[in-house]
Amino acid sequence: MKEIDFKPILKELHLEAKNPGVCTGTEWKYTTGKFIESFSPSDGKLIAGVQQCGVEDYHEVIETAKEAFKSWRMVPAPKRGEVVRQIGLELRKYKEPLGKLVSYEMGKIYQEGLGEVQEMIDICDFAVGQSRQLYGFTMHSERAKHRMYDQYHPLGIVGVVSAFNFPVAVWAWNAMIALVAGDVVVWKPSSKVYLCAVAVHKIVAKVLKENSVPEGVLNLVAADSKVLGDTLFSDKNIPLVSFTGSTRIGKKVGRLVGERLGRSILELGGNNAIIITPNADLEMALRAVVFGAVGTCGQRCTSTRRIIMHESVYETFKQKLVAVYEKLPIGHALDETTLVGPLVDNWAVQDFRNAIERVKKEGGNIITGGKVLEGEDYSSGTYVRPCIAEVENHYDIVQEETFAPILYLIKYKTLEEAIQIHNDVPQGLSSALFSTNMLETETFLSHEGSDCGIANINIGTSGAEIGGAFGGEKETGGGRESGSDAWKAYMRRQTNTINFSTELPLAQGIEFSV
Ligand code: UN1
Repeated sequence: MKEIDFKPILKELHLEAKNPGVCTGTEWKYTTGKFIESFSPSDGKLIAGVQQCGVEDYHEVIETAKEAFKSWRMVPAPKRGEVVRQIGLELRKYKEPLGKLVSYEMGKIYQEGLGEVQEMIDICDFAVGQSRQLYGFTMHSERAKHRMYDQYHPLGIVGVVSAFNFPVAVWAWNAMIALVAGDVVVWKPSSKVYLCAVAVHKIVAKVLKENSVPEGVLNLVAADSKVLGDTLFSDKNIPLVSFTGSTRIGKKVGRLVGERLGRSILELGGNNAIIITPNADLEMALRAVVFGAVGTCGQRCTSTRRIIMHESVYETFKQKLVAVYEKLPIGHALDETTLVGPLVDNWAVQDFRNAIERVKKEGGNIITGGKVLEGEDYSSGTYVRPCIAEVENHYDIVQEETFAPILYLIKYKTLEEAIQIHNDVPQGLSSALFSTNMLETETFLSHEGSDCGIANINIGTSGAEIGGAFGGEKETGGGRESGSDAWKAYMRRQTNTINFSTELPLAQGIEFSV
């Protein structure tokens, strides 16, 4: 790929060489934190830098957010939805440059960068509708002339801590729902993709200003986790923390938030599998497996990591897969012919290398890929050839999530065995089964089927739509965000009983006269 000049894109996104990393909506702050530069994993070039947030700046932001909540919660929900609608319109205007920045700073291919911005737009549309549907139930009271119902109130500050692999969409899933719920948001993005976060805040600032949204409703704190992580998780001012990241860190987040009896939405690691039965359409399965396993260079929490194949289709499918893998176009994420971009950084490459070594040590058979690429086009040192390995499910390395394109092949004889293998990992995010046989598909979706938060039929494990609740079971953390009724976690639920009689009857028929 010829050299790209990224300056015009930065200009379009209103980014400078040095950008402030703290924002309370429309006001930006150069702060006391360390200045950090962001390099593209595609070509190793400097993109721009961000002045990070320090602890004192953080406390100031929290004070502003607390104040903002007092008025924002009283704005009617459909009016809050109107602000979100305008954010969606603004994002549409910036879909291409923002998609490019996501691609260039994080390393996912441009198509996926565009897809990520589309997820933001979609959740805006969803949230606008939701702003008129923050429904509670009504109940019939056991007492005469009494009425009962439940209602949802705004919760307060929502802390959104997002990961590098979805630099902008995860914020939107949380923030747009939180906004219509009447909450205010403090976003701490991953330090690997600060520029994306700054760009998003520049885009939304215009809408906030035009609608006179108070400072402190949407906040950005670009801070090093070592500086701010524990402070934020332990902060009693934040009733809800939504954290996306590794299971290792997620356990700590759960503990710190739990110790103060705060709430958390945890979106942690996955170890997602696709079962391919003798009744699968193998061509469809092939496309789903390849997208799931090498898309985003294997760095989605929904990435396909294990293929559990019936012995009768094993060899045929394996050969098809290897043939596709061996001609995968690997290269610069912004080159439109690329299907596999780089890994995010050299740490990720090291994790990939270590995992391959462990696969071999435990007795696995590498059948293709597994090498770090060298040469002029790969001089950033972040490109790898996606790997396929034949393994057994119980290997320690197979039980772990490696955030890289390594796909494990496992053979089965009966569907019962396939489901048993499928569920026999600590994580429980996403899962899929390919079959046109109704007995197989329904078994997979039944109580004795997949134990994951997401279970699909004839669709891969990744690329979920925003309309469903997103999240997983077991070590994936149990959180749900985005669509369906995930909004309820962002609100405070209240049961109300109203007596419109002239008596005071007690519930359960208790007599108590004074
Ligand atoms: C993630 O990897 O953290 O289902 C989220 C998907 C995307 C979201 C992934 N919609 O693959």
